[in-house]
Amino acid sequence: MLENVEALRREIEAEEIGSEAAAEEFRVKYLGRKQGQITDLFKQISNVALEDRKAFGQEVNALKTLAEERLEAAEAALRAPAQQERPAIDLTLPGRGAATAGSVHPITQTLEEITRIFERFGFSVAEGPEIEDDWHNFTALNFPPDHPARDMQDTFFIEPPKEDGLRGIVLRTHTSPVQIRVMQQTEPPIRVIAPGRVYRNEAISYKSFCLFHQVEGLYVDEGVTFADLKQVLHLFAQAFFGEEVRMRFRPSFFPFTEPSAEVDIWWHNPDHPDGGQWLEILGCGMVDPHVLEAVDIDPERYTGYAFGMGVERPALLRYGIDDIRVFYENDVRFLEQF
Ligand code: 2U9
Repeated sequence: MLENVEALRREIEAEEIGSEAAAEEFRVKYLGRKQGQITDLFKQISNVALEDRKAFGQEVNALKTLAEERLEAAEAALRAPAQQERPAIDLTLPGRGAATAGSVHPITQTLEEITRIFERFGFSVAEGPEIEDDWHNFTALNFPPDHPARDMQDTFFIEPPKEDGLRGIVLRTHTSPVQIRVMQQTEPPIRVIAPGRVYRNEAISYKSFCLFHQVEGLYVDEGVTFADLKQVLHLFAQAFFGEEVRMRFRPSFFPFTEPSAEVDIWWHNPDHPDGGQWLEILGCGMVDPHVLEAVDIDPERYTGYAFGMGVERPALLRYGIDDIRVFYENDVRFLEQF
């Protein structure tokens, strides 16, 4: 009997199972319930001498395991031919294109360029909170109690003002409160710029939005004059718009500077009847003595100049854009051009 088992083992080991049909044939031939040869061996166990039955049973069981393993391996190999035939990866092929990279927002690019120009002139950068109290945003800057900027129509209030109208919490309407904080903490000479985001409660249109960006500058020292202001702003305009830039100063009024001026540059435009036009780019002036007093700087000893500009206007000019709102929509088709 044991010789039969041994003969069957050699036969099973020699079987070639190269197709699904061959696998099925193998299964029926050895493991089939009705005529399978291993199944037959199990049935013959009653013919085996009692003392040999245990050893015989173990041999036939091992044979069954062998047959099952061969069948399983053959079927697995038959199931996976596609993987075996797949060509090796060609590592010399070029990539499928890099993942799309982000870009710096055009407003940030413009703001950073303006900032870099003033850093070259010796200004350092100061920052401050976007949520401000009335005192830093208005009172210290010499805004009278009834100034229209203090109105809900023009300013976003976080906390409404009390009866006297002087103590609300606001979204800063300019970056000037940053310089107020610097002056409170530092002795002159002070030479800082304050770039950042500001908020105004304006009707939204192609030319105005509820938030925008500013770069403001402040220089306080003994003997600072309006001539110093004109020079630094001319140097700035040359660096930003080009050596040949034409600029003019027009008298103006701001609560926090006296005297005050607005600055225009000549913008060449062949389509325009005059070949171009004056465009306002910034406001400026000598820091009002009341502002210096508010931060305990002696206006008899020190004078200062200040200027402020919006970032959106120069960015629109630079990139030839005619609607400010595209800067805030975050449309990737717009942004990926920068
Ligand atoms: C302190 C004292 C004075 C900053 C200044 C302007 C003039 C100005 C506008 C330009 C366009 C705001 O973005 S805009 O609408 N700014 O005209 N800003 S002087 O004067 C200061 C600032 C801080 C302590």
